[in-house]
Amino acid sequence: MRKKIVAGNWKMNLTLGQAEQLINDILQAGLRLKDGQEVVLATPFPYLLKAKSLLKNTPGFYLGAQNSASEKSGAYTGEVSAEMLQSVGVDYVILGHSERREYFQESNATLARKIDLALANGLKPIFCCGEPLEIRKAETQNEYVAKQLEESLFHLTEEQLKNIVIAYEPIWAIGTGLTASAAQAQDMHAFIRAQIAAKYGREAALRTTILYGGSAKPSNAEELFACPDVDGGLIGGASLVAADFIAIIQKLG
Ligand code: 3PY
Repeated sequence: MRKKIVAGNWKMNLTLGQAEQLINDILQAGLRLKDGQEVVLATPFPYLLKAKSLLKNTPGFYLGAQNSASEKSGAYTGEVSAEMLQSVGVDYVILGHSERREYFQESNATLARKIDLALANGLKPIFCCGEPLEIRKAETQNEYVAKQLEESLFHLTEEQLKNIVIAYEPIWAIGTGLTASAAQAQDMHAFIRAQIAAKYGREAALRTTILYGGSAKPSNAEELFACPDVDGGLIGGASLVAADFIAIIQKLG
């Protein structure tokens, strides 16, 4: 059985006090996660240690970062390495979010290096892929996403792939309020799984968790999570509101 995950991507939001309040509100809901269900909170870097102590090893709850460096260590002012994240107890790291690709020029090749370093330091990458609007309009989204997978992930061994979570985030649905329909999400998730099967075999494909991201919210999470190849969500804005995030987690079933 593959893992079902709801991961909150807080992006560059909240003060430390607000972050503490949000985590406490989420924990106080006393959610009982089923076997194989996980919740990840991907906080800004300065809040990771505090978040770690607030989560206090709550079963099923994991700590995430939103990025890590493509170099191991050294003179890279402002960067945060995978080893540093590991040393403060981070479990997951989001890599290749479209905002990183667009505003910080992260290429598929750079992301391949980040993935390798994250894995080498015991972190589980949540690798984001997805197409911009013009590619969707041209109906070439499958080729576009296949190239992202090929160039950033498909150099990994099957063993390494076990620690990868994939998040499909159509860029046209990020921060726009637009969401892919459940059918569009399912089509792409099935396509991604087929790509994995072609490269690593059916078993590897069936065990890979593939999340949907892009304006997922309480009102659409149930329909999205009901799709056979959608294994949960990477949640942006709605992860900043405790009631919304809790409602989305509950839609995991
Ligand atoms: C969104 O939902 O907007 C996201 O970018 C999630 O990562």
